[in-house]
Amino acid sequence: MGFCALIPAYNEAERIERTVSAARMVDGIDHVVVIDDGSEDDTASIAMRAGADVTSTGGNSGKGKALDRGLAHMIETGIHFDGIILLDGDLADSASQAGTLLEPVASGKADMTIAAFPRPTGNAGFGLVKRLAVFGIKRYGNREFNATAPLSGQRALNRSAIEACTPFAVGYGVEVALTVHALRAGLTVLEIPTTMTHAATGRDVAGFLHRGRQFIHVARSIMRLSRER
Ligand SMILES: Nc1nc2c(ncn2[C@@H]2O[C@H](COP(=O)(O)OP(=O)(O)O)[C@@H](O)[C@H]2O)c(=O)[nH]1
Ligand SMILES: [Mg+2]
Repeated sequence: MGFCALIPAYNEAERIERTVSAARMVDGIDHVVVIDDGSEDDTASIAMRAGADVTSTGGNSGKGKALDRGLAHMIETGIHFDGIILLDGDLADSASQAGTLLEPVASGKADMTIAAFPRPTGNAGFGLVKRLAVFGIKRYGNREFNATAPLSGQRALNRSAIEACTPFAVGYGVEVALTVHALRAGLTVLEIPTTMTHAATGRDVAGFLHRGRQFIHVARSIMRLSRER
């Protein structure tokens, strides 16, 4: 099975090169697309130099819309794919673990896999956004599904999952909606433990603002999911 990696990136100049290089080395990933979402730094040119196929949203439209653009780009340019793998731009070398997400999808054990990260050490957030996401998944997806990584953006999807989950939800609401749509479609969703790392935000002003925005996006996404039923 051949996968195409979609990497949404906004101001990831520091890490995008290592993320792209690591993803390109993974067995099963045939193509790497970076969607530059109006970055003010050199994200796009660095990603291109690292060997990614770079497309752009032409402004800042958020993670979900960027993923839609990525998928549209794959179709427009005739990239062959049996599945996609979504990776954040800030994984750096740890993107090399993407292979562990592909295997269960390629072998038919799962329709969607989600990378669980190790428990954060030090001052991460307070887990509020995560709890909201877990609630939304249980309430509108499947009560039996115990999400430990509901906000993880690292996911492999086969064609059935792509069909059930697109267009992607807006902004940071995208992950919760991915899980809920897959579960509602009766698909198999599997979390895979990894030791991936990213540029996590802490308990500073930037961190609070980031999680505040994330909270609003996740809440909106859950409200939309509640109306879809
Ligand atoms: N397309 C797009 N991607 C974004 C935006 N903000 C963040 N991202 C990307 O989404 C991924 C996750 O964002 P990040 O800020 O690391 O959030 P967190 O890891 O969920 O706390 C990274 O690859 C970012 O580059 C945005 O406005 N647009
Ligand atoms: Mg991150």
